[in-house]
Amino acid sequence: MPSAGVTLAPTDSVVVLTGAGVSAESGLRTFRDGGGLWHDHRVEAVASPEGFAADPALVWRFYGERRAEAAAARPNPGHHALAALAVDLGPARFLLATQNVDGLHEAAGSREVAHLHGELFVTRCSDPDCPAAPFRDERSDFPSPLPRCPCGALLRPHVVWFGEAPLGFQPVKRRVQSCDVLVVVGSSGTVFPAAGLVREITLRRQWGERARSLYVGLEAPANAADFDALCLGPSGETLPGLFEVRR
Ligand code: BV8
Repeated sequence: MPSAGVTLAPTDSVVVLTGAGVSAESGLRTFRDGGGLWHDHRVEAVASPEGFAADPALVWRFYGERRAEAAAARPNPGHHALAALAVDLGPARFLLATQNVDGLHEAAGSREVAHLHGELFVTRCSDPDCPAAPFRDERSDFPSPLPRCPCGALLRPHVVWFGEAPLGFQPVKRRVQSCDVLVVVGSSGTVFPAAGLVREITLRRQWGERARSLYVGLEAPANAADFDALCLGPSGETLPGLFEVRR
């Protein structure tokens, strides 16, 4: 599998999908690497609706800790490189979708980020029928009693747990189905449906389209076989020089 940079023709459109690896050099833990979040926490206990129902205090401790860590983190050169590419290409030719909830893409200047798995610093009512809107929330400490919505239901983090539908997935999938280049950065390729997006490019190539895909990350992901090329290395080092935008 060749390793490659990305030369963009003047009309090429790009979709970038990021995972936890893009924030690793900002000091935030990934999920499945050594020492990752899933090594210290049972996924079903802290990232599922059933876990929240069983022990909402545990879930708020988990997300409160992550809010404190993310609040102290700063974007790295990888985040900044993607924000710069967005300005270079413009919204018609560039979409950034992320599985991350840490807010570091926005901190680097990215706008219009598609948060497939929600946002850490946003809280919402846990009652799906409640009309109250999700709201910005910097709190990282959750003593008893846990916060409640005026409707009486518990508040919850505005993140997508296992078994819940990702947010805004179809519009992102449609952009992947029409883009020229899909670049996935720092994701182990194990969580669906996000991990399946690269297969849209594979299918288009099988139908004779010229779309192409690139994985950028520390090591080959579980879905490496679906990518046209791999660019292995820390994304904070590889992203800044990766894209050549032809005029
Ligand atoms: C859904 C919450 C349906 C927010 C997360 C069996 C088979 C297939 C699928 C399933 C199955 N059983 C169940 C499913 C579905 C399930 C799933 O995929 N499970 C997997 C584990 C088998 N998916 C779901 O439940 C999804 N929902 O399917 O809904 C539906 C549809 C319609 C209507 C109703 C229902 C929901 C998935 C979202 C779950 N929420 N997190 C939070 O707490 O953050 S998942 C969690 O994993 C995060 O969101 C994270 O972003 C995501 C993916 O992880 P990665 O980002 O890839 O991170 P990871 O640690 O795994 O990898 C890091 C990578 O970085 C590594 O490869 C490493 O090499 C690299 N790296 C490290 N350092 C660097 C680096 N790269 C570059 N530079 C570095 N310096």
